[in-house]
Amino acid sequence: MIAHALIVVDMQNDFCPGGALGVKGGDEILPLLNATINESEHVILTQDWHPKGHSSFASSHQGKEPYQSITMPYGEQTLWPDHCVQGTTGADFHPQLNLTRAQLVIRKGFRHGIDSYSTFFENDHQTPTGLAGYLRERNIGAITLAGLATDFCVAFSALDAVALGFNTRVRLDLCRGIDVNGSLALMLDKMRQAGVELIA
Ligand code: VGL
Ligand code: ZN
Repeated sequence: MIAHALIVVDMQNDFCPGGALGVKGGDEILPLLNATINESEHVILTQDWHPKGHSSFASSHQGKEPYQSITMPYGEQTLWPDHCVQGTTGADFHPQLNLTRAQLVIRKGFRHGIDSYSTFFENDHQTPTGLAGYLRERNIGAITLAGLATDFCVAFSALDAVALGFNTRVRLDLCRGIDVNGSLALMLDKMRQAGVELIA
């Protein structure tokens, strides 16, 4: 029997309204998300977890503003307000998120010089987080993604998951997006084309 996991992406204070990189309506999804967590066979959480002065922060680059982009050795990188700094309240999970059933927390973005949108690979698309090995070893062949943000960490995770051969679904009703420069429409399109099952 192929097992199934719900992966809850970055449901952290900084991505919710009032946070450093608040996603509009990010906290609205909590009641239905918690109910879905309770019904899921396996539950995995991801946590954006940056050191102070991380290279994805606009404040780390002279003359740059949040939402501009720069070229890093591994490719294009959007710059963000300082967010999810290790050990801060902003990096904590939302206080209403049901953590009890979580079996694993994957932290990402903890290396100073490289960001990690996907929960499978860092932004060089090569350095693994270990999640694929964990899922395979536990015979988890199908995943459902929910959380924040639709067009960054959720979408990049979904694209890597299908490429790795996992049966991949995104619960759009349990996600909210950032939408910088058309990123939401673009990433929805990429996911559709890659064979991610999008559930409205
Ligand atoms: C995210 C931007 C920067 C996300 C994380 O969780 O989608 N977005 N870091
Ligand atoms: Zn981040």
